[in-house]
Amino acid sequence: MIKGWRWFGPKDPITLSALRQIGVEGIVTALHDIPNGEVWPLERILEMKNLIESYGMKWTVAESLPVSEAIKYAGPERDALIENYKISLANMGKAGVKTICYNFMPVLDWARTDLEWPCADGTGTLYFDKVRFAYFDIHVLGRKNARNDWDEKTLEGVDKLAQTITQAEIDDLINSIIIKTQGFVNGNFHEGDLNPVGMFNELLAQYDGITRDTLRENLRYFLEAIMPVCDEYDINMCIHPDDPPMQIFGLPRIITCAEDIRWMLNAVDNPHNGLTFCAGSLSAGIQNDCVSMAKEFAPRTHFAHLRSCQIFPDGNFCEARHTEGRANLPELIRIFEKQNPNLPMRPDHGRMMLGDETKGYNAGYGFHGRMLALAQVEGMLAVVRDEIAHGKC
Ligand code: DNO
Repeated sequence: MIKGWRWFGPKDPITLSALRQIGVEGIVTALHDIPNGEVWPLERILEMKNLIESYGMKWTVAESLPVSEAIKYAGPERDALIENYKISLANMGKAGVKTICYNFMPVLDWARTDLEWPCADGTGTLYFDKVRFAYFDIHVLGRKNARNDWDEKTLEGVDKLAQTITQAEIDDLINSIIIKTQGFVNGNFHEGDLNPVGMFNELLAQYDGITRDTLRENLRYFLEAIMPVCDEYDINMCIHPDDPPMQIFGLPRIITCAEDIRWMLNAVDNPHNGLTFCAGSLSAGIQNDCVSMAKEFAPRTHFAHLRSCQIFPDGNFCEARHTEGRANLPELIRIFEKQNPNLPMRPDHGRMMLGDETKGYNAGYGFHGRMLALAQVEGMLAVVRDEIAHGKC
């Protein structure tokens, strides 16, 4: 596997020379300043690629080339947006950056309620609290019939919370769910948006009546349209699983489990239509056994996100240390390294620790926590490589 790191471009306070020093080989980045739906020009792509190469590394993966909402809900501008997407893909192909990560999650990319949940060892981690998430759904968004989507126990918790929650806690939830997690991933929301809840509800309304089946068909339509460009330039598309892998806000989510991934790969059965194996997103779903999924999907996995979640009995989950949790990273690395030693990967997210919390890093993307994760993953990879070299696995 190629040791990667998500870097947010020249404005990222973490420099390329620092990344080279800590053993990074492949940079995972995007042209973050280009708004969703607009073409990535060849010159801009080459400029980024040359910059990364001047530091002795490679631009291994574009994460993400975002798919506009209107492609997902099949708005009238869908075909024009797909044409732009195809031009961007062709430009990436011409520049030789051929692994493209994207997702097909409506409205919201990833979702967490807490960005610095305190762990016993003094670090902070990303956390998903069902009750507070349901509170946001029912009371902050005020989504019609939202209560029907939550179980009794969660609703009891919501009613209890409603009696004590403060405005500051509500603002914090809005900030975590809509702004801080979305602002830097080329999503629909940005720091400074004046009415994020209103914007959120407007976007939700676009999905009225869109079922899982419709969304699946819209994904198939998109993939069929772009595959000829991928074939021509040998581009590997890799869809990111839904994070967390469950239905939220009444929105369909279609990449949540083995059956969904199987559907997606078969719907457009082309090797260029592949998967980002995000062990973190998948391990946040109790239905998912990451090891058996890795065995099944390794041949169509073009990129891996290495992290691991721990699910609590109440259904809440947090991001575990990379050596712990449900994902079993050593075994996943064994499977993927054997399948394809050139598979790009990145240790995903990291604990907030050792002063990172004061630096204004993007949520989940501090320096020290990710450096520790990279070292942990690098150690696992070294053991696996030794096993392979000596025929021990
Ligand atoms: C969060 C990330 C996601 C991911 C996109 C890929 O940390 O894993 O935002 O980049 O879903 O399209």
